[in-house]
Amino acid sequence: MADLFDRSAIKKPGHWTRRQLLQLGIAGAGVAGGAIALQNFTQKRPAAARIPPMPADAPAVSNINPMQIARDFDYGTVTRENGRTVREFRMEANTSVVQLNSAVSFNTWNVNNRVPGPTLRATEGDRIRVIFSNKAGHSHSLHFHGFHTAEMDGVKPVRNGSVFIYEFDAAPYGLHLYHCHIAPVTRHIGKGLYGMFIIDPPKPRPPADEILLIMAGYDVNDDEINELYAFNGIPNYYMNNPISIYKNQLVRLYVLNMIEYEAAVTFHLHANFFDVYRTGMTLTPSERADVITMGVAERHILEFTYGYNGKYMFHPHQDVIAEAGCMGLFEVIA
Ligand SMILES: [Cu+2]
Repeated sequence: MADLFDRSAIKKPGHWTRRQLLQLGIAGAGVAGGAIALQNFTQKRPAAARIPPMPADAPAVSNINPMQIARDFDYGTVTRENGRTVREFRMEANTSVVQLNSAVSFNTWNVNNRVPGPTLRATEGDRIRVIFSNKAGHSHSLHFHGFHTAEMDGVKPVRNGSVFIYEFDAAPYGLHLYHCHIAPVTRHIGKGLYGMFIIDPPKPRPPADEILLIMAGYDVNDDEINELYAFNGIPNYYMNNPISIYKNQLVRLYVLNMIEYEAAVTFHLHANFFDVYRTGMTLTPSERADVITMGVAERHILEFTYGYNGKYMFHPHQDVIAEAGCMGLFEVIA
């Protein structure tokens, strides 16, 4: 297993930078063990895929539970209007403190008190209605990727204390995202105001164990450089709490790169190769690889199956980023 800090940090004590100390979680005195709150989990899954049960001991950190987030898809409140499926989502912009490691707490701007925000999911052609209420203290917005009118593009500020309703048709099918679009956008995304938006094709994809991973960075000292990185909100979470998957079960991974201050990162899976569905916008794979490069906001569906039990890493192959928190494990079980 790799070290949790830059290799360049292996030198005499006293010469470590604050950045390196922050990565190790030993800067500052404010040590507060992450609040642990177990929650009840309900997940919608394809019926025919074999999916290990949610482990009872997977901890939440500052009310964020990446183990839950990994397989948590929000289909909204469903109604029928004029013969159409309408999915209504309540999204609230909040400000909350997240304990990134034992020493670093970070003031996030987020949706529904979690980073990343809820993973919205619909089928192509559904009507999407997002009731966005801003309680974060200053202006934010929700900019969705996908087709919609200029009015619904989410670039206009929604002031603190006000509500805006975004409404549009879910199209085209693919793996998309939403994020705040208030300038400086880099800061608003870096503070945590983003999430995944999955539009399923009209004919569903085959059953699979579906898992989502969002890569993100944290600039914890406002120097426009990330000191910490994470999958699904919490640095190193899946190193300490591997995601269980079954041997010989197709896994469908939804991967999104939300790392600001880096032009691009890669995603690498150990001891395997994956089929790539670029931006999730095809039903047949375009290539097979074990490393794929993703610019900011780029995202792909990756499908793979493991044939051997054991623990296997996933991470960007920029190892400095991986070793600063953007690294995790799949544990393949019989
Ligand atoms: Cu914002």
